[in-house]
Order: sequence, then structure tokens, then C-alpha cells
Amino acid sequence: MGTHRNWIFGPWMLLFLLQLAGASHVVHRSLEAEQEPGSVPASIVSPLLRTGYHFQPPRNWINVITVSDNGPLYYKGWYHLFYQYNPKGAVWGNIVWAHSVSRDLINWIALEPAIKPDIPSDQYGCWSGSATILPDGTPAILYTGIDRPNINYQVQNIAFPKNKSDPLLREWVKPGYNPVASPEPGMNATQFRDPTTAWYADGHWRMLVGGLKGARRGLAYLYRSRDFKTWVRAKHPLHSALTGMWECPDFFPVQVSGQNGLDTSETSPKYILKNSLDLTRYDYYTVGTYNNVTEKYVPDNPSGDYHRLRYDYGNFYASKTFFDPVKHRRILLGWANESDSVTHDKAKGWAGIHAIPRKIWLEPSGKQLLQWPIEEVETLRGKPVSISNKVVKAGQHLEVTGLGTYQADVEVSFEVSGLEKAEAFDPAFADDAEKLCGIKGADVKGGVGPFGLWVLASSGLEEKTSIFFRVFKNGHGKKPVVLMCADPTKSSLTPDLYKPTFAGFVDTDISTGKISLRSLIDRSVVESFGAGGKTCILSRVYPSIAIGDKAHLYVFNNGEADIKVSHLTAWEMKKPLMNGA
Ligand code: DQQ
Repeated sequence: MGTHRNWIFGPWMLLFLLQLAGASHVVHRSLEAEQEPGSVPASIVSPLLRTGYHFQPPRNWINVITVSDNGPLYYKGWYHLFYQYNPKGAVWGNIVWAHSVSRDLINWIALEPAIKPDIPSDQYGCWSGSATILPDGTPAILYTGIDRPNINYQVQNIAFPKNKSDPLLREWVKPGYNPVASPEPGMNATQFRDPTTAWYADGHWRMLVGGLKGARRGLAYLYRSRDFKTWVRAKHPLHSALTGMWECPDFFPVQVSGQNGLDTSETSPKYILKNSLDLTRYDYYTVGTYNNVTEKYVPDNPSGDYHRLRYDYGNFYASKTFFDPVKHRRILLGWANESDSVTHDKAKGWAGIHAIPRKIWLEPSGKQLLQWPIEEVETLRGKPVSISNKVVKAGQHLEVTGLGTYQADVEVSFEVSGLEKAEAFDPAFADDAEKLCGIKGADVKGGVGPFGLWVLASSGLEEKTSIFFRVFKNGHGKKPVVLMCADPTKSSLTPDLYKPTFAGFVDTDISTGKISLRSLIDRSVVESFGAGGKTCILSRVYPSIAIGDKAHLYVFNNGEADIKVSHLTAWEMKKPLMNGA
């Protein structure tokens, strides 16, 4: 395993080999709990690097989101968020379902953990799952239990509220008929987890459970039930692909037009299937069609099956969505791990945050989803600072002053002066935005771009995190290629940090000359939305100089073509109630 425990890249081949060797439970634990030596700089443990308005508990380790649906665990006026939590420390382990409640998905109050190991079928851990509101209004939680030591033998359990009249749903009971689904002969018992919210049609409930068949086939097992108690596995999975294990599957209908969401049991011509790929630790989705008679899901673009579309091209994993009946929208919540070291996390006493909840809907072309921070986050905005019609010439930058930028929301619209100077696109990178961004980072001069924001930057620019676009010409008759990147390679002088460049292509027509960027900056996280939410990138960064009031914000242009900031507005962000911290 590499110096940093944080998933991906270098170690992935090793993980794959370990998985082939049937040791994936070891892989899973080690990804989330590897130890490493090293000293801890003062800036790392500074409260100025602890996020202010992103969800986190007062201390310790958190991971996957576990929300509900339908009348979501929006219950009697409260949104309920359950999440994987280690009550004993800042590394993965001792996993319980922690529980927080909110009126607006932004201000949070922590309650006691809702589900803890206390029955034979979850005695070694209560892993991820989902909730469903039954027709009589009762919330039901389906979750993975670990029922044997060491080998992570996984079964699916159910829990109900002890007292339905308690709007805070503080206590949960587990019926004696648990578990409701166990691995059958021929199934991989250590790769069988994370039940979805159930959906109902024609007399049957359905739920999915993530799994792995053989060495490489990731799949979503389909289970059916008439009474929500006896679950029977369908002969065929809903879908599968040669990707490795599917964690945290999520399956839901989307409207073909408009921004409203649909309850999971509604039907639609279009559905989204998302899976979290354990091998890469990225969340991929496809848009497709679902037939509840044949129980088949068919992606619209089979060639893109689990290679093309991601919710987020950065540090964002094990996400879940839920339908919010209050505002008729579907909301996406994702987990962002740390990218400092385990030693750092232990010294800080905390690890893991959640992304700002995002509203998601199908883009009018039907090819991908659009995402946008929920409007409630705007209640945290302070006084705005604006810039209009400013040209940033080749090689120049412009500082945005008049606000504290270490906890800020920035919206900017750019205009490019022409595409003549754009570099030629090398088709070898057509499926590898990340590699292209690794080669052409923020400091590598270009034609049209790189242009964008330097955030959490020191006044001498020794430290800066760059979020930017770069435009390429793409052969006769083809749309220019737009690359969106987050480059944290200069984000900190602190050693032992994992600083990957993250990138995705933006499916937009830049020949209009216009493109927008929004960045939510919060001390050690930068969450960015390109072209109105077509491409999103979340990065964790840990500056050593550019912290607190020493953090600066700039617009930069390292291309040959001038760029105009047609409009920029930046707001300092207030701190909401955050679980008492
Ligand atoms: N971690 C959980 C699992 C899930 C994985 C255990 C995602 O349920 O599959 O904490 O990181």
C-alpha cells in the first residue's frame, strides 16, 4: 500500500490482485484504516483547517451516507441523516450508524447513534444501507450486518423505529426474523452489502444489494418481497459489469424534462443506476431504461457502462440520493475522505466530511445529470463582493478582495475572446481527462486557458489550489474540447499530503464564448461546479500558510488568449449549527 491510505491510482492494481486472491475484505479495511508513521505540523491540527459549513460530527471517523427516501427520512418536519461512524477514533472501525437531524439540510443537531451492533446478525458491525417509508408512513431501515469475526461475512438486516410518534426517531428496534437476506451458495459472502431504498410496483417491493461475482463482475443483486419481511433473490441481477465490486448501489427514476425529482417508486422513461467502484473508489452512473416486468435495466450508452459518467471527478465516494417531498427534488449526498495522512487524522481527532447536498436532475439532452448545491446553502452567504467586465490578459491574475475567502462561495462567468489560439486536442486523452490535467496543470501555459480561480492561495503564491478550464481544438467539424481541472499540487508546503490532480471533460459548446464556474471553499475543501453543474470536482487540501485570514482568492489566466470576467460574485460564508462542534 502507498504512503497514503487514500484509495486509488498507485495502489489500485495491488488492490485488484488482492481481490483476485479473495482478500477483498482485507483490502476494504486497509483502504480505510491503514497506519503510517510521521510527525504532525501545527497547521494540520489547526481549527482553521476544520471545515466550517460542510457536514461533520464533532470528532472521529465518518464515511458513507445513509439517507432515506419516499417521505425521506424527512419525517415529521425533520431531515434525518445517518452515516457510518467510528465512536472510538478517527480511523475506520467499530462502525455504527450515527444520526443527525436538520430542518434545512444545512444546520445539524447530533443525536445518539441510531443503529449499533446488538443482535447476532450485526454483532461485528452495522454497515451501510438505506431507508424506505412504508405506505402507512413507517420508516424501515435495511442495512448490512457483519455476523462473524474477521471474515466480514455480510447479511442484510432490517430495523424499525421503536416509537413512531417521536419525530427525532431516536430509538430503533430489530425484529427477531433478522437477517432478511444472507449469501447463498456460490455467492461471495464478503462482497454482499449496502441495500438500496426499496421501490414498489405491481404488488412487490424491490431492493438492490451490491456484490461481486468471480474476480471482476460487479453486480446489483435484485431482491423482491410482498411484505417487506420475506425477501427472495431474483434469478438475474438488475445489472452487472466487469468493474470489480459494486458498493452502495443507488437506483432511481428521473424526469425527462424539468428539475423536479421523483419518488423512488414512481415510474419514468429514464432511470439512473449508480455504483461505487471499490477498485477505484469513484462513483459512476449510467442513464438508462428499466422495465419492472422483465426486471431489466438497460443503459442508453452501453459503451459508456461504468467508464464515462461520474457524479464528481474528485474526492467523492459512496454517495446516496433521496427524494425530498418538501421541495420535490432529488438530493445527492456524498462522502469526502481526508487526503492527509492517518497520523494527521489521529492528531486532529477527526476524518471525513460530507459534500454540500446537491440537487440533481437530468440534463435536457438526456445524456447526463446536472448538479447544483441546494438553495439552502445560500442562507449562509454574507455580504457579496462583485466584479464585472474585467479583462484578465495572458499570464495575468486579478485578486478578489473585500471578504474572508477561506470560507466562501464564488460564482463566476467567463468569456473567452476567441478560440484561434486553442491548443490541438490529442485524441489519445479522449478517455483520460485526469491524465491530461496531470500533464497540463495550472502552471503549464496554454492557448485558451488554463484560466480559472486560485483559491486558498498565500499572498506570495507559494501555496494555491487551482480550479480551471482549458480549451482544445478538436478536428474539423467537431466541438472544441473543454477540460475542467482541480490542481492541488501547489496547495500546501506540508509534506505527506496526497495531492492528485482531478479532472473531467465538460460537455458544453464553448464556441458561444461563455462558461461558468462556482466554487464552495471551506478551509480544507474546495467543491467546484463547471458549466452550471455539468462537471463537478471536490478536492481536499491542507494549506500551511494560506489559512484563515491569510487565504487569498484570485482569477488567473495562463493562456495566450485574453479572458473576460463578465461577472463574479463572492460571498463569505457563515458557520451553521454543525452537530454542536
Ligand atoms: N464502507 C462501508 C460499507 C460500504 C463501504 C462500511 C464504502 O457498507 O460498502 O463502512 O466505503
